[in-house]
Amino acid sequence: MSTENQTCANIDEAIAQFALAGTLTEKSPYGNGHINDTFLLIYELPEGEKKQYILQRMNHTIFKNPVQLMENVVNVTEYLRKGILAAGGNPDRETLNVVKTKDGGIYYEDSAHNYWRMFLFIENTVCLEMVENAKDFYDSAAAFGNFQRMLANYPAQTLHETIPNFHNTPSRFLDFKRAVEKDVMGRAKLAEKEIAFALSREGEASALTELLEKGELPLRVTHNDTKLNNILFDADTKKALCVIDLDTVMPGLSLYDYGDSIRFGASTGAEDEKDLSKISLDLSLFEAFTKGFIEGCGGSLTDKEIEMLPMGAKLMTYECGIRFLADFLEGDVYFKIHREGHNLDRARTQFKLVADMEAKWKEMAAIVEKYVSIPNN
Ligand code: ADP
Ligand code: GN1
Ligand code: MG
Repeated sequence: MSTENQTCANIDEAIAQFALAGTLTEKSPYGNGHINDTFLLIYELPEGEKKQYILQRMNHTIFKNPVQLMENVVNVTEYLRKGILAAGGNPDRETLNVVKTKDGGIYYEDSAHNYWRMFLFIENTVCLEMVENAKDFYDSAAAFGNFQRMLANYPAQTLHETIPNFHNTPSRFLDFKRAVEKDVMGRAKLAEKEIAFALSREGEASALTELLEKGELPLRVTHNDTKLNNILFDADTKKALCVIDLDTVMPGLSLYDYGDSIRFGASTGAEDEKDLSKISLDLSLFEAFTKGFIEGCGGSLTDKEIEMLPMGAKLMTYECGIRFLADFLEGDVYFKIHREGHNLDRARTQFKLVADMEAKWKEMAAIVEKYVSIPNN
């Protein structure tokens, strides 16, 4: 049986574990995530209405302990649910909701040891792959900042670390160097310029982790994967509605969430754009996000965190670049690819963006400077 058939067979086995009303009329691959296998299920109810669900096969090569991961997701979403209710919001739309199996389980392990989970589909939303205007980006910033604020008192010690050292840039650098040294696919010759670029910036890799170790930056509960397509916007109000993809919610630095959003959303081109002349840092988007994030965090960011925002943006972009490049060198074993050289193309955009940030460093610092020591509101 081919892998694809096996996936299909397993998907039906997984679907059968859920007691969902109506008749299944559609099941199709969904979204543009690089990690999990995501499917949209559509059920038609007797009255003709439709009810949709997201079914995901978790990537258990990457997430080594899917059970712990789901414990995190359920605990965090239940915690958020209470906060959303207290604020008068709608928790069915403003946070993910795990659909339990017939046995009351929060996931299902199939006969081939794949792990599946289901979420309520959040209807009438849009998921953006590129920023369309500064207002949307500002809004996403406020939502990610608010997410961090809502989890500020979450008992961080109860969270499992779903991927150890996820944003530990020096550790990512060592992984990258090992990938270059091993060069298992013989691809290093195709990426000499990119490898040299990455190696020459080793000195900066520890800029944030050192401040954390010295106690100059606080450890918080963070999302850690704050790209724009991990947020759903309400299709009617166009407001950022729900932060999704909670697999990496773990203790981290606020700068990780800020930086990862900038690298994805404040770029003038797509993450996998082949024409590098289209890639640069849009300073007005940078400012919109900075303002939104600081406001969304509700005055909780320290002056040091704010001062380090440009470094957060640069290091998260650099780190993502070395991860893409290492994956290219290792044979594309981590990020899903859709064409040959996809991970190398992705690494190139990240490094182009890092170089542009270096060129615009003073402007970035000046923008951020405006927001230091603004009294908490
Ligand atoms: P990955 O970890 O692979 O990125 P995500 O959890 O981000 O997977 O899901 C992939 C995509 O599926 C998202 O970008 C979004 O478009 C869509 N999606 C995920 N969960 C929901 C949901 N509950 N409601 C609507 N769309 C969703
Ligand atoms: C992955 O899961 P997704 O597609 O939202 C990755 C992020 C990277 C991102 C790059 C668990 O995010 O760390 O920044 O791709 N997630 C994981 O696009 O590794
Ligand atoms: Mg995602």
